[in-house]
Amino acid sequence: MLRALLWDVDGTLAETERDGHLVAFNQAFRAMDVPWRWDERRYGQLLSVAGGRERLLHDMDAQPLAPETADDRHALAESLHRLKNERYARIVAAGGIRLREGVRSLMNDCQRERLPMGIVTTTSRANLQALMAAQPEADWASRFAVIVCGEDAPLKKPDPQAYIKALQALSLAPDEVLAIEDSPAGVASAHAAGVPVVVTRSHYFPAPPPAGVVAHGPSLGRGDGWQPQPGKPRTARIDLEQLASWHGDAYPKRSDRSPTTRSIP
Ligand code: XBP
Ligand code: MG
Repeated sequence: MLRALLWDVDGTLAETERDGHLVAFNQAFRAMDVPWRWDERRYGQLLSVAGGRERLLHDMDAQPLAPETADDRHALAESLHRLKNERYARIVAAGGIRLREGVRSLMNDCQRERLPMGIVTTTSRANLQALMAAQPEADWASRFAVIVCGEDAPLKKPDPQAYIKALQALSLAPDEVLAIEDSPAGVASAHAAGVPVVVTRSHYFPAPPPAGVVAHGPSLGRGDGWQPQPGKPRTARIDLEQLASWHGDAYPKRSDRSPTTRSIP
């Protein structure tokens, strides 16, 4: 039985990578006179590394003009990351990032049905707070029973740490929850914790997801293009009833087995 919905942030709640983080990284490079920039293609490659600071350090391995010593690289990555997050907050506060279609409606479904929700992200807490503060609802943060950010789970996705922490906080077994993710690293993280996943493909992750996901499609705001097909033909969006049905199909019986030892079908 579905007892909680766990939301990824970047790429799932909103196209924050394309419209926020990438723009803010380049603003930080410029402001600190760093002699390189990231274009869309390069950033897409770098998204295989979770964590903005980790991404900066990884990229410096390929930048001929990066500082020579490890200490200097770490110091530069730290400063750039701090400035990037400040710039990101400004972009979000200025209304530069909208929630993806279908996200708010599905959250409203959960509230109406009293299904707890959680946030499980590798992004920094400040970035999540900026995104929440930009929502019209005054109490956005209080909608979530648990929030796990990058600072809470230093072993970032694809490591399962963030999902394991969320499950512990909710006192739920992995197959009692459903994660909504967009990236292969996010799917791997959830699966490694035993958590089933629904994938909404995003700007940077448009390809079909790895095997074993409960369902995948282009957007929660559309009923077409999903695998498996929604139960209600021509449904306008993916609602909570549909998610619960997919979850129930993938996990029909719960009582006669140990959820922690079950592998993802
Ligand atoms: C996405 C990430 C983050 C963001 C940038 O996390 O990997 O690193 O790109 O945020 P998710 P930070 O999809 O799990 O939300 O700079 O704060 O790391
Ligand atoms: Mg994501």
